[in-house]
Amino acid sequence: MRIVALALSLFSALAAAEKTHTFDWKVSWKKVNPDGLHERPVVAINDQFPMPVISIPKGDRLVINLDNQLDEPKRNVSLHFHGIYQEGTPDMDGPIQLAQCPQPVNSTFVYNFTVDQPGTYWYHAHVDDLYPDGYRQAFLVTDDEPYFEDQVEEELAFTLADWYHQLYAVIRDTEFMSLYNPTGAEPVPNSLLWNDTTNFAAQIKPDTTYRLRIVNTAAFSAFYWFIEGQNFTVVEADGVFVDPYPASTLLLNAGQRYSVLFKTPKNATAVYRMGQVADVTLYDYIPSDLKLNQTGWLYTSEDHKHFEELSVEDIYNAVPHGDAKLKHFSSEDIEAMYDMDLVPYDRMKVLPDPDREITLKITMTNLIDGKNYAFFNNMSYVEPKVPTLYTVLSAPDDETASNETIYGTNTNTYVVEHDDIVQLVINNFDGGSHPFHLHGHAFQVLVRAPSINGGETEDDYNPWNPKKPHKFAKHPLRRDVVRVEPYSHAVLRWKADNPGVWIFHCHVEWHLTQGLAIQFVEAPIQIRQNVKISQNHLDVCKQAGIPVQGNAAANDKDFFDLAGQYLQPKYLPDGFTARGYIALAMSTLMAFVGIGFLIWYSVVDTPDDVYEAIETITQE
Ligand SMILES: *[C@@H]1O[C@H](CO)[C@@H](O)[C@H](O)[C@H]1NC(C)=O
Ligand SMILES: *[C@@H]1O[C@H](CO)[C@@H](O)[C@H](O)[C@H]1NC(C)=O
Ligand SMILES: *[C@@H]1O[C@H](CO)[C@@H](O)[C@H](O)[C@H]1NC(C)=O
Ligand SMILES: *[C@@H]1O[C@H](CO)[C@@H](O)[C@H](O)[C@H]1NC(C)=O
Ligand SMILES: *[C@@H]1O[C@H](CO)[C@@H](O)[C@H](O)[C@H]1NC(C)=O
Ligand SMILES: *[C@@H]1O[C@H](CO)[C@@H](O)[C@H](O)[C@H]1NC(C)=O
Ligand SMILES: *[C@@H]1O[C@H](CO)[C@@H](O)[C@H](O)[C@H]1NC(C)=O
Ligand SMILES: [Cu+2]
Repeated sequence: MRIVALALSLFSALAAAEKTHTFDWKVSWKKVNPDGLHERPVVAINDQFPMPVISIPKGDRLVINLDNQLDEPKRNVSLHFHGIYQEGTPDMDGPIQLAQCPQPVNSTFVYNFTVDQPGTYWYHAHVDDLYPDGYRQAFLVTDDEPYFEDQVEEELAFTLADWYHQLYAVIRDTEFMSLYNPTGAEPVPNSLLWNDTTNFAAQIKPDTTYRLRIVNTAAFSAFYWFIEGQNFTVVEADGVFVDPYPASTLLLNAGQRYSVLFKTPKNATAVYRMGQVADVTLYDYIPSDLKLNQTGWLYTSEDHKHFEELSVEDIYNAVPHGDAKLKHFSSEDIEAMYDMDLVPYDRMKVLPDPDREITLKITMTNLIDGKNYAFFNNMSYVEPKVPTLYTVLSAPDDETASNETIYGTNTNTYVVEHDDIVQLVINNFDGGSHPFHLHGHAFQVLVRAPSINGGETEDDYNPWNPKKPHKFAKHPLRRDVVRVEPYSHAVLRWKADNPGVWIFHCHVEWHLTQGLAIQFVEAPIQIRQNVKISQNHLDVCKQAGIPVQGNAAANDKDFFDLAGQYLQPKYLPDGFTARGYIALAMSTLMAFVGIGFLIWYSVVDTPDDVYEAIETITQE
């Protein structure tokens, strides 16, 4: 692939066989029109957009010198390598205020780690909501020895994504995290993309077995994907090889990847149409000008390039849809492969009973600033003043570093001991599905329960019942992004054998913005023994003006004194059922432009907190 041929120099280390692939990457703005509808600034690397695909062999070292030139508008940068475990290098994981400082304009940060896992990954920014602006691309780790290798003759990789016509931060600040959006409706994208275009076509050879690697790099959307009239064999899910599993339609949630083997038919003049269909259950409304599905083409001969888009009827005929009728057919009817049926090829057994069980309840509601937030156990994630990894390292002793208190109230931190079996129960008390991602691990998915009655209302809430006897798969699915259905639950398990600070968050960027994240401080004592922060880390923090020592409140004298830490806005006073009341207030506000809102507030019995709320709100 051409990416490997990019500016890459090889240092053959004397002792080790590992090669080092070095990339000098300058990040800057570029004006691009990916969907043919609207030109806008996107983030580019070395003036290249789409960004370069990384493709390196397993066992090799990757060095990226990342130079931030995102000026006007200014942005901080970082890089996260989604799905890469970063064993021994948790300081290279990328999320800001966890593993490093945000990297300001005119600074350089060096990512340097070895990649010891084959599979399909991707890289993206993990700072200031930047990745939806195009800062994302596939990261392929090649390997001579996956079990299906001798069947593969050719390989193709591509991304599926959604696209907005404005910068994410602009939509976030004007439309999304706004008083005018009291229900937290997620902005719906303007387009769907394949490989960052709307006319994706790739040439294939007939009668050849391809490994197709498909990566969903969307900010929000989930996609059904298929090849019209064809079946294929699933062999990888999120970097984990699985037993061959025949399928015709996949559902990829934001952040998920699959590899499939596809034998192209003998017909040398064929064009194969592939479909990408947005999962409309995620969208609160459907703009009339949004194309809900997008076609991609595989063609065998330049002479037979005639690209026709899939019609609704073509899609209907191509995917399993139960007894749905064409007239009312939508993505909700599509029956994609059930990922829980996949069996990891390495036959890893279900992990033993947990040493540590954490149960999380997801809710979404308005806080006193009138904006809609997302919560795990009533806590909406707020970044600490000091990146948590540095707090681990600067704590005076192991005992302090092992105490959750020092990491702050709103970081929602869980300290887990080295080699603990951790079980995470996620109860979703929300009417939307969420694709959850854990850094540092692939987890076993023991349970991924369907919604009851479609999960339409709170009455359908179906949390995990720990008292009920459960039988888990002997070799459960393992992956790094799992979809949790509306008003339902999932149970995940992993072994805490990778010391580091790892974030667990929803991969819908809007929901991460709303605070749907927790973090694990995994094996703090081992982190302190093995990790040393480089001078480069410290230099970037200095340039960003961020302290590198102390607790979540940047107190390095008394780690238990959290005065001054960043907190979420206050809850609304009792008696406010946030959504209903605020929605009512908002419709009043819309009608009377501000005045109605105040009148409405003043007719209710007003505690002081409400006056405070009004003040906050009217200052906006
Ligand atoms: C960049 O990081 C600095 C330091 O944390 C912060 O003050 C600033 O708001 C960030 N810039 C953006 C655009 O988010
Ligand atoms: C970055 O460096 C360039 C060249 O030295 C300078 O013109 C620009 O003002 C700098 N930007 C910031 C934000 O420091
Ligand atoms: C990358 O890390 C390795 C191992 O710590 C070190 O030997 C090498 O010098 C580093 N390379 C760069 C460019 O920092
Ligand atoms: C998808 O785009 C990337 C980046 O431009 C490119 O390297 C890759 O070859 C494309 N995939 C296909 C199948 O064309
Ligand atoms: C795909 O698989 C389904 C279910 O096994 C089967 O009915 C269908 O004939 C297959 N289609 C092709 C083109 O092989
Ligand atoms: C495909 O897109 C068209 C245009 O947006 C829409 O009318 C149709 O319902 C979509 N079909 C599916 C299955 O998404
Ligand atoms: C953590 O520190 C607090 C404050 O000193 C203390 O009350 C608590 O018992 C400690 N927790 C553990 C698990 O040691
Ligand atoms: Cu979410």
